[in-house]
Amino acid sequence: MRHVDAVVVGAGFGGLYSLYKLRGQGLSVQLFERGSDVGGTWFWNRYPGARCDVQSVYYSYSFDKELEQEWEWTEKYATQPEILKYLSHVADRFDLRPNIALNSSVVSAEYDAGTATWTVSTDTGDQIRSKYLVMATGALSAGRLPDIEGLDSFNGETHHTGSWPQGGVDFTGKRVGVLGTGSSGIQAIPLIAREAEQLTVFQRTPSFSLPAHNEPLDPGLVKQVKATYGELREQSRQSLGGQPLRMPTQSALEVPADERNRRYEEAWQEGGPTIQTSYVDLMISPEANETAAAFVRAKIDELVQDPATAELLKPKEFPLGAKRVCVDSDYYATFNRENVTLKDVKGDPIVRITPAGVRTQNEEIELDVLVFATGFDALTGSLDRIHITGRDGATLKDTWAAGPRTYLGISVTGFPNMFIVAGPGSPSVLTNMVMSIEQHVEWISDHVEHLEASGLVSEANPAAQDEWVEHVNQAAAPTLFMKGNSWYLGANVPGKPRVFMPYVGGHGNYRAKCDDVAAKDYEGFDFTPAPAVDANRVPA
Ligand code: NA7
Repeated sequence: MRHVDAVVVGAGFGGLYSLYKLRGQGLSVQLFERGSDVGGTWFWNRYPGARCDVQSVYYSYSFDKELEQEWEWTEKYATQPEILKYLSHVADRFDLRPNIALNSSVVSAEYDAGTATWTVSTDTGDQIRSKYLVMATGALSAGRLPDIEGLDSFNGETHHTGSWPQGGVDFTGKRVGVLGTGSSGIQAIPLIAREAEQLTVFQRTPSFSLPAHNEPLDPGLVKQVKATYGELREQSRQSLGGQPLRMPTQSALEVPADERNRRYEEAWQEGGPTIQTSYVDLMISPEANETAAAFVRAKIDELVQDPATAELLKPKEFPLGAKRVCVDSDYYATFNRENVTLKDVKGDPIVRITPAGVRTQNEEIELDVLVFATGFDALTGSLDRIHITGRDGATLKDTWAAGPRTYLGISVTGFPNMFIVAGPGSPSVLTNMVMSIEQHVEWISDHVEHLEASGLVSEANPAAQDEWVEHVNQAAAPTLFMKGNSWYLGANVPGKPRVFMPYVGGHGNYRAKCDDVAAKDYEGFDFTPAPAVDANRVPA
């Protein structure tokens, strides 16, 4: 069996940077990637309209000043093909590909306490032993198909947005159904509508969606950003969301309604998700939140011609932001098209998928293509599907049966020398993911350096882990994040424990906490001496 110092799982933003850092500190590293190329989320989610909702100049690595200067983003919010191209460029520029095995799904990782090593197995029959295991498997990587009867009986094409065919899908002249109106559905629907002969959107719960107002990047702005990248990145590192955005200090309830609506209008015109950061209490006070929610509902009335359709598109069951706010290009206006129908499947539930299409209680809708924009088993799904066995033989999946428990979102008691990038219990999906990933990878790399220098194996101390989990729960409890049946809470997966998984405390505060843990000799970790180095180890 081959031996390396570290196995990294996943070749998205997290995995690529983990490989770069760990290899750079002299370790031998093997990265396994399930896809046929690098890119992670951005490799799989190539549905029409897939785009980032963090501005491209910030949704990029900050670790290499030359990369930062040389890469040219073309649009305010980068498209999936451009982000994929960027990640491919990163893999080539830093010569990462020799350490990456593509088309290789890790199926199991087993810890052996005697040798303090992980044995990692892939579906290609590869087996490798390593001291460190870095799980960069992604927060939104395990796609979910709905539990609807007859799914396999459909005679037409079916596609999930999270595993879209590389050659694309031709909707020309076809009767298309899109099931799901979260971020993926909302991005795909306007583009599918332009191609398809007839589009039926099956909506169970409407989302709040804000316009991207995407545009080509102004060269003057890019020049200015590049000249001040150092400062902007530093601001991002200290910020709540990992981006250099202005942070409010005022309550929405402190200001008169016309002033408040002016602020919301400015944010709406600016585009992107900034309405959410207009006032300090939007995720704390239901009354404050309702002012923003009402503003968006009024916009839906303005944008959608048919009043009954507008009414159906208005979210009323949860506060704005409790489920991830979507960012769209022409979503609401798409329902003014002759060839687009909104089907409310809460009012008229889907009974089954038939060979011809979708049968609801009241009718059968015939389709040629069915698109599932039905989301992911978020944050834990990509880890659960790997059989990860820790120190005492328990699997991670069983250990997390009542919900994920981590120390800092990075380490898990019972799973020594295993590190999760942007895992549950860290800010991850509530922030600019690239910034959060960089912070995690740099922290993990420093921690590994410490283990290498001291000859120790590390593991989260159970009491420290309990305390962190308690803190994560307490931070979320008073917020309106608890008021939506979101994937943050695992509520979209039947039977998944309802636990608020990301840490709401903010990127900057969290970074300070992680730095403090490191400064205090990795407070909250238990250390044991590592057995002597195996002579068969592949040298770095
Ligand atoms: P989401 O946000 O989880 O949205 C999934 C959508 O699919 C949502 O509208 C669901 O309705 C709908 N859905 C799921 N199952 C069903 C069934 N059985 N019947 C009808 N409708 C269903 O996933 P996305 O891929 O859009 O976005 C995930 C994240 O990726 C996004 O937040 C960004 O961060 C990137 P429901 O709300 O459950 O009623």
